[in-house]
Amino acid sequence: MVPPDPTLPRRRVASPPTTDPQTRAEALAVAAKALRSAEHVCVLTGAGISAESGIPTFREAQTGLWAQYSPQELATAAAFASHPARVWQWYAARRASVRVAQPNPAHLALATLAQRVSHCSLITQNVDDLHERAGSRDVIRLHGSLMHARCSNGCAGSVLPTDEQHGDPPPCPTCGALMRPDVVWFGEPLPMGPFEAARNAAVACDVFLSIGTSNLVEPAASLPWISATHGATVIVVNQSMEGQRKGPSILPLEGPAGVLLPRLIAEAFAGRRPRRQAE
Ligand code: BJW
Ligand code: ZN
Repeated sequence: MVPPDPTLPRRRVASPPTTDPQTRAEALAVAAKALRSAEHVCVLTGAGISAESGIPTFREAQTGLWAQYSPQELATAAAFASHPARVWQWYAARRASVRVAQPNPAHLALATLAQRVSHCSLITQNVDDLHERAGSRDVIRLHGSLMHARCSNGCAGSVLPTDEQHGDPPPCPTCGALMRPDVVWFGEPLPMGPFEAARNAAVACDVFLSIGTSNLVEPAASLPWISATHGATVIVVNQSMEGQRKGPSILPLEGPAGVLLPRLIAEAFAGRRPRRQAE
């Protein structure tokens, strides 16, 4: 049997629509109430949360020099093996644009959320560092980091990648193999510790917030549904609900995360003092 192509989305199974269509204000009020009474909130973010900081989403068409490639073609071990310089330079260009970007109100709202609830787990699929720069701590990174490189041969050698957008990847200082971005490509396993932490949080939380993700890439895409099957309310914040799963325990909030998240958190915790100050 031919193995399925891991870069191609699986066909979605249609699920029933949510019961009553709600206005955005009503949906915000319901979501705010759920957050206010939650003991443990689990948040999963995707590329959409950084879009308002000027970082293109993963499945958006690329511009400029990179317009001829699709990210799905570049984010693979096979692409790195056949065109290491091209893949390295793409990551260097993305790293440079992240360095000049700033966290937006959505990142800042999540840092505030962690100070308002008893327990908040923040899981990200993003490889930028905007959550940390917004003040979030203990971010669970499922797909690695743009700001680090590792040895493509798997040894412990490390270099700090620069934003130099020409030339080949540097050699590993320990074994001489090429260094590669410290990210998780299609077909590669997620780091075990962070994935287990994410799964445990999804099982334990009472509210799951899914923000700015197309929810196409497994295993991250399963986390909200793991939560829903364990009884959590799942709040989905996305610019567009097209292609997002629907169901009785799913509360859609359609619109830009940078607008909706600050409103949601303000409405949920109006008058409640921070449980602890940011360090
Ligand atoms: C806004 C907004 C605004 C815009 N406000 N919203 C079937 C068969 C075989 C394999 C598979 C299979 N099903 C699944 C797989 C495996 C595969 C997979 O899921 N493929 C799918 C595409 C089908 N998964 C894997 O291969 C994973 N590994 C794995 O399964 O390992 C198994 C294994 C075990 C043991 C040994 C060996 C293997 C690995 C997945 C790694 C994903 N890596 C990437 C690249 C990271 C590095 C990089 O960035 O370059 O991660 S792919 C890419 O997708 C990136 C992202 O983190 C991830 C998710 O994308 P995201 O964040 O959802 O972005 P977009 O662009 O898709 O969506 C943006 C959203 O924002 C949209 O919804 C917009 O509407 C919204 N938005 N502006 C709010 N202002
Ligand atoms: Zn090495």
